[in-house]
Amino acid sequence: MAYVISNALILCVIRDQVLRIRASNEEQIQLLQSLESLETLQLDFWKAPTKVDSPVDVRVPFSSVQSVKAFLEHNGIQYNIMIDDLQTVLDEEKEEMRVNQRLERNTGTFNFATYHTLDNIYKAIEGLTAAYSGLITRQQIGTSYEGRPLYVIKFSTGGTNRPAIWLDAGIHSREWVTQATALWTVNQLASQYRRDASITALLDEMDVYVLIVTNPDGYVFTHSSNRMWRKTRSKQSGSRCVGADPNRNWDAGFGGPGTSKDPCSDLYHGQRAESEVEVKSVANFIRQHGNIKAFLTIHSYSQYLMYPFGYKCTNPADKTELDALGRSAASAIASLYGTKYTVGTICSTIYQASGGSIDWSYDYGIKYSFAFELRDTGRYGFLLPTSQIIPTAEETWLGLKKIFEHVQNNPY
Ligand code: 0X9
Ligand code: ZN
Repeated sequence: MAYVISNALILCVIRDQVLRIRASNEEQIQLLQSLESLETLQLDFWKAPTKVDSPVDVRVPFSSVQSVKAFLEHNGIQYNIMIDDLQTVLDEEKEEMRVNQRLERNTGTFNFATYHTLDNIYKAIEGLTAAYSGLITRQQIGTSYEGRPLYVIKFSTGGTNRPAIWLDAGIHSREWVTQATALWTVNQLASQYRRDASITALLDEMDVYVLIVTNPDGYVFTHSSNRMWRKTRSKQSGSRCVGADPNRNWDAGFGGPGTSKDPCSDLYHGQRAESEVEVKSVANFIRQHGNIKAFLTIHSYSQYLMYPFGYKCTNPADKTELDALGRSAASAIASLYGTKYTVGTICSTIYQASGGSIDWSYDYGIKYSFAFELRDTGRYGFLLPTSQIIPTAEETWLGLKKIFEHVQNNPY
C-alpha cells in the first residue's frame, strides 16, 4: 500500500509550475530580485520583477516549488498559480502538433495553424519562393553558430536597393508563436500583392525583408531538448553554460541595466556587442543595405507594442509620432478579436533592458523601430496553444499594415 501511495505521489507531484507574483511595494520587488539571483533555485523568469503592480511570471522547477511558495508567504507577497502542471501543457502542445501534422500529411498542404520544426519551416520557405517566384526570393544573410543558414525572404517588384522594411521573429527561440506568425505573414504578404490596394502600393515602391527564424540553433534546441530555451547556443569560454541573450547583444547601451554578465543567466549579454553571429549577420545586413526605413521585431508574450528606448528611460526624439502610430496599430489589432495591446517605450512598458535590437536600429537612424510582444498576457505565456496561431497572425497583420502604410506615406 505504501508503495502505491508513494507511486501516486510521484505521479502527481513531479511537475514544474508557473507562478504569477504581484509585488505590492519596492521592498517586495527587491526580495523577488534576490530570488532571481539565487542560482540553486533554478528559477526561469518569464516576466522579470521590475516594478510594483506589473505581474511577475516565473517558472519554478518542482524541486523549488515548496521553498519558493514558503518564501512568498513568509514575506506576505501575493501570488497565484498560472500553470499548475507545466508538463501537461507541454504534452498537450506535442499532441496538438502531432494531430496537425497528420492532417497536413493527409491533405498535402502546408498547415500554418501549427508549430513546425526548423526543417519544415525551411521547406515552407522554399515552397513559397517557388510559388511566388516573381515576387519573393530567398537570401542567406549569414550562418548560425552551429552552422545553419539564416534565410531572409525578400519581397521586391523591381528597382535597385529600394527603401525597405525589415521584419524579424524568433530571436528568442522559445517564443514559438512569433516564427509561426512571421511565416503566416510572408504567405499573406505574397498573396495580397495585386489583391489588397495598400499592399500593392507598398510593394510597388518598397521592398520588404522577413527573417522568420533569427535564432535557428535555439529553435532546434527548443524542439530537441529544452522547450524553454531562449538564448543562442554559442560556447562561452570558462563556463559550463551555453548561449547569450541575442536581444542583449546589440550595440546599444551594451552591458547596461537589464543584462547579466553571468553566462548562466538567460539575460547574459555575450562577450561583446555583436559577439553572437546571428546578431552580427542582421546588423551587417542592415548596414550594407543602407536604405532600411523600418525595423520591426516580433517577440512574445505580453501584448505590448514598444518603441525605443530600452537601455535608457528617456523618450526618443520621435516619441510623438511613434506613439501615435503605435496606438493606431494597437487599435487595428484590437478591432479583430478585441486583443488589447499596451503601447509605449520599452522602459516604460516592460523594463529597462540594454543591448536590444530596436534601440540599435533607432540609434542607427531607422526611425520606425518597433518591438511587438504578441499574445497572450500569461495564461499560456510562451506555450500558446496552436488554436491561437492564426488569430494571432491575423490581428498582428492589421497592426503591421498600419505601420507599413505610415512608413510608405512618410518618406524620410
Ligand atoms: O526582454 C526582452 O528582450 C523582450 N521581452 S521578452 O519577454 N520577449 O524576452 C523585450 C523586447 C524589447 N526590447 C528591445 N528590443 N530592446
Ligand atoms: Zn523575446
